Amino acid sequence: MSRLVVVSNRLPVVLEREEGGFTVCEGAGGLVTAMKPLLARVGGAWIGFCGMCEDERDPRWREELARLGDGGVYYHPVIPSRRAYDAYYKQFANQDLWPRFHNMTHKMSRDASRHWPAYEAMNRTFAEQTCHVAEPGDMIWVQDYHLMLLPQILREEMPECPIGHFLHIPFPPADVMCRQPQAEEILAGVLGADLVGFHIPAYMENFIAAADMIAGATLLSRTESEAVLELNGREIRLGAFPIGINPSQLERGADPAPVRRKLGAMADTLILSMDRLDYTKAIPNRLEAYRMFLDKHPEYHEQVSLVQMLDLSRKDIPAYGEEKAKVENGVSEIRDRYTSWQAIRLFAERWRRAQVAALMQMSKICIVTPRCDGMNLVAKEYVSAAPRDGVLVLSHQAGAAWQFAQHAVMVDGESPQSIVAGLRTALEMPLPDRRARMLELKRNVHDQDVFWWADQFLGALRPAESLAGD
Ligand code: GDG
Repeated sequence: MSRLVVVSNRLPVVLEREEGGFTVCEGAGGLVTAMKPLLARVGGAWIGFCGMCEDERDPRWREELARLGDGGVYYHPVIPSRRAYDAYYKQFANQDLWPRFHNMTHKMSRDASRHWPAYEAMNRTFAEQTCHVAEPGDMIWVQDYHLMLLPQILREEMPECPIGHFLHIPFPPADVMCRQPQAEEILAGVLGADLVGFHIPAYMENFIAAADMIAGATLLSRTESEAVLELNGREIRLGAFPIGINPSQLERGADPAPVRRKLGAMADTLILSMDRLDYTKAIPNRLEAYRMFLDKHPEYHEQVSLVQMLDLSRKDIPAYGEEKAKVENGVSEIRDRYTSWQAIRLFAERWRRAQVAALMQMSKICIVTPRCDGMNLVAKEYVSAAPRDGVLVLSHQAGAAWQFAQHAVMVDGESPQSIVAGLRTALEMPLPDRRARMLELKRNVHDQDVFWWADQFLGALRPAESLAGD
């Protein structure tokens, strides 16, 4: 029986040094939320960065990680130098690839492209570590845009292992990809996999066009959500695999009391907005829409309150600092304008999962309106936790729209006017309609959860064999 070896930029835990030892924090972001319950169920190994670098090395690390990786999961840290890691992660991955793949090239740092050699080198470092851990026949599942060169390197080093790559963010249109100076190398890297996964068919479509134009791959066959390419006599399968969540985490009855204490006095109808801080999530736009909504609809004053949860990330990248300031200004503006009740509260801190669940269960509406987003797990988490009459307002630009468009209230994430209209539709929707839509959404989140997602992907990677622990 083969083992699963997951390789991602980060492990799901971050070790931070403090006097006399370490603190262990849970890693942030969608990939960790999705992969953690999966590996806990099937077992295997997880390779990634754990937050500390060579220069900060301490012999107790490995013990600490071994202790954390219990339950049949082995955590294997990649230990780079701080300089190399920053050039690869902070510069090339997050200030070149991330904005470009989200079609927001104006957010790119001009300087980031010169850190390509660091990106290449770090992919080699991850490959070396993977070769230490993986055994012939293991399934290697490489995650995301940080490690797009890894499949090809591993193909050369470990040809006997099935290799999958999953992209958690959108793949950009071919004309955007063509302007990426290292497009050829990146495509060749990903095409080293046996199976390449995307959240939705539109990203797969973009990849097929780019693989044809830039790498000269030939399309052999395709359906809506699957395709086969050929390059240098080898077949590469592509597929749309919309990621899911672990619904059991959020739908258990959670104690609302601590959350009520944190929130203080709020209006009866709670509207939730929750994001990792990122310009792709268009949070200032959404705040503007909420302000416009209150300006336009005085009948809702003292009836609704918005809670904005913010998970701070990539703190030392300038564009993220600017985005945080914009969010804070947007919140202050609403707070200063409407003083007769708590129209809005901002929490720029990470709550425990049980508290997030309680907050979601209390919220009648959740607005998820990114301008570009691979999937968006918050939309799925809300559906899973939401009251039966809850309403999801979702932008077309989230990958989740592919599954939810029929039953969420759909808006244009770029347009505050459209969000205002969506908010009103949600608030005025008759109860039977709200219930019917939410029921369908909940069904989808249940049927296509994170285990379903992994089964689909891994089943396609090696159809004949099931995973240990299944
Ligand atoms: C990437 C893609 C894709 C958020 N705020 C708080 C908090 N969160 C948690 C959510 C969720 C996760 O962070 C965010 O996941 P998303 O999917 O929304 O976004 P990314 O981090 O950008 O993830 C994305 C995903 O990968 C998976 O493929 O869906 O499109 O960009 O789990 O719950 N958690 C807590 N407090 C917060 O304030 N505790």
